[in-house]
Amino acid sequence: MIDVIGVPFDLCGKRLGSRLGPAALRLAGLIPTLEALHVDVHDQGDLATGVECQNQAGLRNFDPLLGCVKELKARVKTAFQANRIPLVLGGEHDLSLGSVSAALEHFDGHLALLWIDAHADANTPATSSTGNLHGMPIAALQGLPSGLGGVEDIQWSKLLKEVVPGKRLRPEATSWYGLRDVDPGERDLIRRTPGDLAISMHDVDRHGVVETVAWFDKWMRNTGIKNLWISFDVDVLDPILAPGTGTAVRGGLTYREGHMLAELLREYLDAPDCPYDLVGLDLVETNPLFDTNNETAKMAVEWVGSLFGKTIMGVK
Ligand SMILES: [Mn+2]
Repeated sequence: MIDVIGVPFDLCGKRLGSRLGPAALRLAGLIPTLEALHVDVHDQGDLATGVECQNQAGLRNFDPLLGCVKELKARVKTAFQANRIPLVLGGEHDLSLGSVSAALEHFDGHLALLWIDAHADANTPATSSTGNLHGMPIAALQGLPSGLGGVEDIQWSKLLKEVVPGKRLRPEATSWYGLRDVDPGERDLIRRTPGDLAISMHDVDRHGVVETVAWFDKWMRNTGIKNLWISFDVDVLDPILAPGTGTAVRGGLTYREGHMLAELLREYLDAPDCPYDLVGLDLVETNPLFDTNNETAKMAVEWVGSLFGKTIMGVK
């Protein structure tokens, strides 16, 4: 039931190296881990990604990003048409522009997003301090204006027109988990949207994983939306256990908290009265260049195993 799609794209972030993420995740045993859970998994290989632009005006490496997310969007739609769950391996978090856009289009806008990440990734070109597109996917998926003029605005409009479907990600269908590095513009966006759900590490410290995942389940039920996309950035995990990422931030989820999150999401999804389904998953920002013995990819693979039903006492 799962189609694995690798996207070795890393030209729009802070550091190069996450192009090696799909290989690292496979070498950490992603496919056998899923097969051991009796998941029917097809590895569709990696997308061909573009080459770095030397003199791109405006948003850095915009052209290769646009080509990459358009191609990914087509591949994710093919998976949906075959009634399969796409599991997208990054690469950077900007690739969610392609995967989540495909889901929005396929489900005609009836989609909720759970963004598990240290970062909100909701900057517009105007609010971003770096201009790196990997920090902007949520803003684009929600169809926010660029806030700038000139080349950046032309590129941003092109991205919205050519990738993000007319039925955009609804702000009140957007949720975050594990936030701890949020820019001022992102804070403003989260604050001015009463219906969204932003669970920070402060909330996790204060209320624990059990209660905060219950908040998510309640919020998800209240949206009335039946289709859930989960986008997992490995930097939500504490860099002590998962150093292999380009934008590590201290104070993340511990090993047990990370697994508890996945196990509880699986429990809620498997509940007989659960009104929503998991329709797809991104697994992004694994960067083996900063890793130790591929520990981050191994942790990410174990996390996916927990999400798909692995428990300490065995497969249910
Ligand atoms: Mn992140």
